[in-house]
Amino acid sequence: MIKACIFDLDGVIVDTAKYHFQAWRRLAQELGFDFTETENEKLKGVSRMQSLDLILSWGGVVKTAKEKAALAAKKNDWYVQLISTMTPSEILEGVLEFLNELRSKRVKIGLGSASKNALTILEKIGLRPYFDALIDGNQTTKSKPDPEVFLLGATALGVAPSEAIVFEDAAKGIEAALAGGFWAIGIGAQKDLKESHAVIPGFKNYDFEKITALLRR
Ligand code: B16
Ligand code: MG
Repeated sequence: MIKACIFDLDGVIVDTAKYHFQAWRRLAQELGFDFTETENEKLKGVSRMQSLDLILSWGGVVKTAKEKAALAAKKNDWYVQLISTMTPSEILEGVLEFLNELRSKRVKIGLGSASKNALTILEKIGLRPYFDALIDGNQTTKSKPDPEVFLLGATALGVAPSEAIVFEDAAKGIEAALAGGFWAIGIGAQKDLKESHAVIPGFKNYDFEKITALLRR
């Protein structure tokens, strides 16, 4: 019996990866190197400071902790500027219909995101009122693949992990959901999210019945 659904944000509800990419790329270019969209894929679901460490390693750049904090803040300022113009038109296809269906069926709705900007984004796209619990990078101390973000979500929603589905676009997020004892549905391509209980390309053409049926297979 599924009593709750917990959603990752970036890559599941909206595509903010393109804004992260623009801002990180600007930072890398300022430091004298560049990185590709393929490398950017490795940053999905990864925290801000871990992302910075990865990017600096790609450029072969070494910085002190203080310098890194300043670089991350600079990137975040640019990112915040980019997301400030987001509108509900950026909600990924099928998401709104699915959230409305969950509400009508009294299935609880939670957010489990690594982003410290999650609340701003939800407000910009008008989805804040749908969420019964919001867990983001401001409440967690451990990054995915640690299950902390989803476990805090389940506790806030008052459900057991086995009663909840986690929707994730990143392999690390799926790993986190499984480690926490949740049902894990990958959003994207099967080849990238093999460990999931099921993978769907997105919410378009998928309703609650169809998704829970995938778990019974
Ligand atoms: P911020 P998610 C993640 O969001 C992004 O996928 C990842 O690329 C980003 O570095 C991370 O949030 C932290 O974001 O810098 O805004 O705190 O997929 O967990 O919703
Ligand atoms: Mg994500």
